[in-house]
Amino acid sequence: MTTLLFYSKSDRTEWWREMMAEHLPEVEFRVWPDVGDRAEIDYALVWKPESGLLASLPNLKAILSLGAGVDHIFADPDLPQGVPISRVVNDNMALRMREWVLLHVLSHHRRQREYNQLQRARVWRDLDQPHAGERRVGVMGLGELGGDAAHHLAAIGFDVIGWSRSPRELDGVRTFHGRDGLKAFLAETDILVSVLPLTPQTTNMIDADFLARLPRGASVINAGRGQQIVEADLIAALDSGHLSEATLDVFQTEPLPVTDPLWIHPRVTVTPHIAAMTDPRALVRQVVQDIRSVEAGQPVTNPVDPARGY
Ligand code: NDP
Ligand code: OXD
Repeated sequence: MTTLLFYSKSDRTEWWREMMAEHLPEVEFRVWPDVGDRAEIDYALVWKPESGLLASLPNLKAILSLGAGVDHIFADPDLPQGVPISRVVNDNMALRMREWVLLHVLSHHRRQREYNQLQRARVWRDLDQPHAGERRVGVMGLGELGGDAAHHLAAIGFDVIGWSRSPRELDGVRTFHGRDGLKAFLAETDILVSVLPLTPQTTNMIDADFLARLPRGASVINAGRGQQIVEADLIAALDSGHLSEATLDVFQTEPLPVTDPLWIHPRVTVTPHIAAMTDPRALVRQVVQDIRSVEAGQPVTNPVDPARGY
């Protein structure tokens, strides 16, 4: 019998058990820590698996990520080599990320945080407002999620540019790539949106030097991973007035500790890593497809290249 091990701290375990029984009755569903005989596990469906767990499953055929990001899997120093990894790619997730990005870009663009403050002070005042075509939005990461968000930002009239590792072409979006393209990209960005995966190259990349390259008054929106931002440098750039505001969905430490200054910073908006939550109803179809595909000797649906790390 084919066996899948589920590892996640989420409260959706029973839901997954029922859905798997409905869609893949031929697969036995085991939930960590009740692993049973480790040699019997064929698939692992995981979010932040504990280090060494995957290496302890000698007959693993594929690792299925419960998220689009796979840094939580590559963080395992004992990750077994050669086992295919599949990650979440679907329209449902792209739509959710698009909603979150548009919401916060529009909020920065229309100065909503300042209007909220004026409301609290009962002050009736209008603030200078360029139109979208006069606002340059720079999107870092032009893959499944960033590419979609950039496309829709351009569709509502923003002047959109994008940055990726390798050259990318997107209708209505001017693109830059690689370290060589970064300076020019940042110099032309008023609202920076990051939807980058976490890799050794992107870890702590948004630091004081990086932020200093943005025009004065620029703002930052991050839905990639918290470990990409040196948070002390971000706060210093906000306090000095170089940055006007920041909206952060992801943090160096999650959940964000109650004592963290980001919670109460007047120019920071915090959301609790919800920009694009995995919808299990959409993911279950991909899990079914992945398992059927591998059982038929075919590759997983959305394979991750371990050499790139995303
Ligand atoms: P993709 O793999 O489809 O796209 C990644 C993009 O980032 C690509 O354009 C890639 O470049 C670019 N990139 C990667 N490394 C670099 C680098 N060193 N320099 C410049 N560009 C780089 O990923 P997705 O769009 O599906 O997801 C992106 C990330 O979003 C996830 O890894 C995860 O961290 C985050 N995420 C956050 C969520 C949330 O709720 N906050 C929800 C889901 C995902 P290239 O085009 O050349 O490959
Ligand atoms: C993901 C996430 O990677 O939710 O899917 O962050």
